[in-house]
Amino acid sequence: MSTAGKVIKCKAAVLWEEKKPFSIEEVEVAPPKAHEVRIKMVATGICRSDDHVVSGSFHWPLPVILGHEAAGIVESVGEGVTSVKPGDKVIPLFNPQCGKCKVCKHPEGNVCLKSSLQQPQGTLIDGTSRFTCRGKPINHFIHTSTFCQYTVVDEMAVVKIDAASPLEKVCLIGCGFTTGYGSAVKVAKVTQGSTCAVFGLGGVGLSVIMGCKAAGASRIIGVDINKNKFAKAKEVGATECINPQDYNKPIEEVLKELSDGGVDFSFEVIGRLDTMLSALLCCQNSYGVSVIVGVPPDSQNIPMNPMLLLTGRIWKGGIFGGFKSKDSVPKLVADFMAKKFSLDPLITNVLPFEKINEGFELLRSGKSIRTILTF
Ligand code: PAD
Ligand code: ZN
Ligand code: ZN
Repeated sequence: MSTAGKVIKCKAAVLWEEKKPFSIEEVEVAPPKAHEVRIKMVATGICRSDDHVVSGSFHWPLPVILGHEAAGIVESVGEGVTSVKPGDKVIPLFNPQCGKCKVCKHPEGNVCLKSSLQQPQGTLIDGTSRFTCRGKPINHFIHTSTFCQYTVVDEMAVVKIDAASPLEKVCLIGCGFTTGYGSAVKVAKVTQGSTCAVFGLGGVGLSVIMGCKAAGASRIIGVDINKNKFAKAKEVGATECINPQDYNKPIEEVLKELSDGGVDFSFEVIGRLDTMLSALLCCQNSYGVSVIVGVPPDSQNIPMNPMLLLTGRIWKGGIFGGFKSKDSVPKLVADFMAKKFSLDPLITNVLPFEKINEGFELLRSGKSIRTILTF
């Protein structure tokens, strides 16, 4: 029996309060309105950005259904939707592409003006929520809210992918892989034969390493305080790994010594102000490029000596690896299907959706790279 046009009752992981576990609840998911799409979730990854909301370092209106790195199947569509239809395999886009705004029209722009990343908005773009739990509306999260058996997204925040793709793997193209890989190949534009330093060897940092390797870097130095992350980093392309806690001088000094004065490209993939500065400091004056990938704590600033930039370093950042999401996600899925890269090294754990709290504990304790929750 078709569920189109009807409210669907299903399970969701609701975050009622910061610093508390998720609560598996029965929620009501309203049908999609015009230009909206309802998706049956198949798999979702757990990304550190979700945990930033739980820990309170990234404030979001609560209660909320988090989750943004996922893949699923279209259940039904609202009026006027043309780019997807029921039955299509899709990836929700936390960094949407409306295609009409100034940024979307710019050849290099990828943070659409309709994105809620800069201005947290717990609704769809019409200003209302499709989720209700215990009679209360529940907030959406960055256009996606994938910790739910069904979600509703705006058409600008979903894209059709190859019908043959394995959703429990390509869900990582919805965030972690694409962010890291694009930060290397598109934001930094890593060059052949270069030396790179990657701070933070989680799912996103490992994807940065894959991008550096694909771009032909000859040295890729991984930096992490958890040495258990080193083996995997080497497996995906790091040529050496260092732990800042093994040295009695600042890590930027160690990296400068290792690289004859400074690396060509550095990446901060943790989300800390001190390591963002170290990453800038370790890159070569005159031409070194440092890229911020980690999400910093809300409303905090870095004191920085402008001489660092005056002498020619380039300091950049990027959301979703600089990629325009609707244009790039189907192409990256096609590249995955053509075996141009593997996602297997990133997937360390697979759990049923109901075990979401266990999945977050694995991330917090440094024991997982990516946990995939399956529905
Ligand atoms: P993760 O927690 O799996 O990896 C972070 C790694 O950093 C871990 O291996 C830690 O051991 C390591 N680490 C922690 N503190 C330090 C330190 N002081 N020095 C060295 N290493 C340290 O996270 P992730 O890979 O899922 O995400 C990494 C960051 O990227 C995080 O801030 C997340 O919010 C951000 C992100 N940004 C985007 C974007 O579009 N820019 C997208 C997705 C994730
Ligand atoms: Zn993410
Ligand atoms: Zn736009």
